[in-house]
Amino acid sequence: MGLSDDEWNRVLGIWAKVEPELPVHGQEVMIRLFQVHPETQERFAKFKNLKTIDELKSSEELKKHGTTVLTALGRILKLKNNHEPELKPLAESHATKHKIPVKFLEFICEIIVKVIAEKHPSDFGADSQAAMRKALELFRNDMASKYKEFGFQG
Ligand code: 6CQ
Repeated sequence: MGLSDDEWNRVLGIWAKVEPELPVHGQEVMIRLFQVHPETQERFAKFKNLKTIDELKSSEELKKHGTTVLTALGRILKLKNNHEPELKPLAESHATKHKIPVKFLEFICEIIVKVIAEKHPSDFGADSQAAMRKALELFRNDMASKYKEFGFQG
């Protein structure tokens, strides 16, 4: 099911607060993802050898990747579900090149919600969190169906 205008306003409203500090949010998302789901770290040739939190925190490359992932996600959210042209190349690379299971997409989406909630406690209440979860679910579902088109069961 799609999102109402109010729900999209909530999603894009909080995103406008995330955007000025995208690298900080992105770095936190990646470190948390690797800590909570270590199998995800193995997928990044550049980062799999970083063992400690200090090593992860001091990697400029990791910060750049964090910015990349959230920039791409922000672009998709702003399209409010008319995201097919933006999503297709992403689904293709993650299906055929990086081979990232849908389960890992679920992991990162949940962590994104948690990191935003921690960093913006007064601007990201229950209704906004629910709206964001819904938007991320649409994104994931469409990624999953595109995965199948590219022959990856995910
Ligand atoms: C991704 C994910 C994170 C950080 C950066 C990218 C957390 O070094 C390289 O070349 C990296 C190749 C690459 C890999 C291994 C890559 C490229 N991703 C992964 C792995 Fe993705 N990614 C995810 C998104 C879900 C919200 C979005 C928007 C996105 C964007 N990616 C993973 C991964 C492994 C556990 C997950 C869960 C994941 C999710 N990712 C890459 C992008 C973009 C824009 C790019 C570069 C272009 C491309 O398509 O290759």
